[in-house]
Amino acid sequence: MDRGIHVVGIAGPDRLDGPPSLDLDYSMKGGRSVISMALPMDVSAIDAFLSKRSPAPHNLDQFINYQRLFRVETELADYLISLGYRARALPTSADYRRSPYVFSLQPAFSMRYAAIASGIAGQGWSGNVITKEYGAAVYLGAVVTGARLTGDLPLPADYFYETRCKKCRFCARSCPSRMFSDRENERYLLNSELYKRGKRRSVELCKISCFGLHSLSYDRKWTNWGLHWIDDWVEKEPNTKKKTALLAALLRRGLTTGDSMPRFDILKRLCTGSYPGEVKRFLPSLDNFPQDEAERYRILAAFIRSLGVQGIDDYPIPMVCGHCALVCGPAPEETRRRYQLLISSGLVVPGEKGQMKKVETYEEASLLRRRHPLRSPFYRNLRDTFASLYLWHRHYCGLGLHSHLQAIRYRRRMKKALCERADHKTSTM
Ligand code: B12
Repeated sequence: MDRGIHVVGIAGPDRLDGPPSLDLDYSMKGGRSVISMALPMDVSAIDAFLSKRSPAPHNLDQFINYQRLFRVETELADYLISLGYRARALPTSADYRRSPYVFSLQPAFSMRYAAIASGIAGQGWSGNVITKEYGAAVYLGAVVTGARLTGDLPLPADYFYETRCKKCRFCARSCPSRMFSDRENERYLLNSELYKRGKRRSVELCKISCFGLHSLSYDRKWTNWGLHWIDDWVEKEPNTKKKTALLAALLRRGLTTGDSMPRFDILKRLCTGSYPGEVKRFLPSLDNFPQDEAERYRILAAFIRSLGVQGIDDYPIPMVCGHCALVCGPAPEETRRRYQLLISSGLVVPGEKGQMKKVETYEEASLLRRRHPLRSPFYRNLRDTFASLYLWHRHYCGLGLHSHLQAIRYRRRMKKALCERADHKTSTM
């Protein structure tokens, strides 16, 4: 709290019975407890992002806060080590388990389950976790330790569903690809309780809009800040039952943009390590961020280059979506306000010299796209495809037998819990 993080909680050894990605041993042998923390996203940066004024402040905000979290985590881990315990600062993202399918994105450790288990947040409809203080618009961090700590009280399993999500669902409507249903739900098992969230139609859809590969909403009235559209999806929603077709769309689009590798590499470098020096020495604060858009891009591009990532100088905006978390504020009226901003502010598409231009209608957006098509040269795409495949396979390809056995056991337990719940429901009817 001295370091400016006001949402902090602890989950002790008795509160860590859940999906495989809550297994502390995977991240640190002998892990017994976890300390979770959340930092709020800046609301003025969210407003600029959702209203299509600029994506730059929210990107700057993410850069600053992922670094801030990692530094505070490291400081806390060092403190625990100085007391004689084992401890480790956990990467805030891009730290996935090895799998034969390298894009499965199963995290080494799930910050969301940890946040719920340590009482700082509750399950939200979108899959994001919601804090009482800031809604779902937060960055999460965690430290694992060998110390046996006393846990904080968690919120009841359906706390936010009952108090907010049941009547809201703006998160579902703010996802360009409608990754999760706004009606049907699904459940998962954590500490012997079943938690409810919106049924995911396919996580591939989320990857497609969060990586900016399809940015247009199905009603064609708004977009996120991504550069691309999947042409087949403009006229007709994809069939989410056809998993291989979705995967093919993801790969076909993702591997032909010419910049997939550097865009992901930024997140990886930002979330898995500390950049040397004080954050304020290499990034301006939001208050000191210039108003001029070109100047903002220059600052972000210079920072990205200094991370060792080349190739996205023209549009140094790696975070182009995340709407489902961004719209979810600390109170229903605030969520409604943000959702209205998103759906009433039109579309952004690359215009002259690839610069993002805001327009009011789908027709104007299509015209601009036809006039200024984004063409990435063949040799650039080829290089990017190989670089991407190399990066993903080098870091995330493998068998991960133990994780998969854990997942099978977990699925069995979950099935049983769901059956018991159904039996209980019919016997009480
Ligand atoms: C992978 C990932 C993504 C992926 C996939 C998202 C997804 N829906 O799973 C992509 C890139 C698409 C993504 C998008 C987003 N993300 Co993200 N992402 C993560 C990451 C690394 C892991 C998320 C996770 O826990 N997913 C997968 C599993 C564990 O969850 P699950 O599906 O419920 O698991 C089920 C099964 O898979 C199985 N299972 C569980 N574990 C395992 C393990 C194995 C081996 C197997 C086989 C099965 C299995 O059991 C579960 C129940 O059935 C975390 C960082 C972290 N390390 O926690 C950030 C994180 C969750 N993301 C975050 C955010 C903010 C976002 C975005 C809003 C974009 C953004 N950055 O602005 C969107 C939101 C999308 C959404 N509605 O969920 C925040 C969450 C903030 C919050 N309030 O909850 C996090 C915590 C980053 C952070 N440090 O702040 N994300």
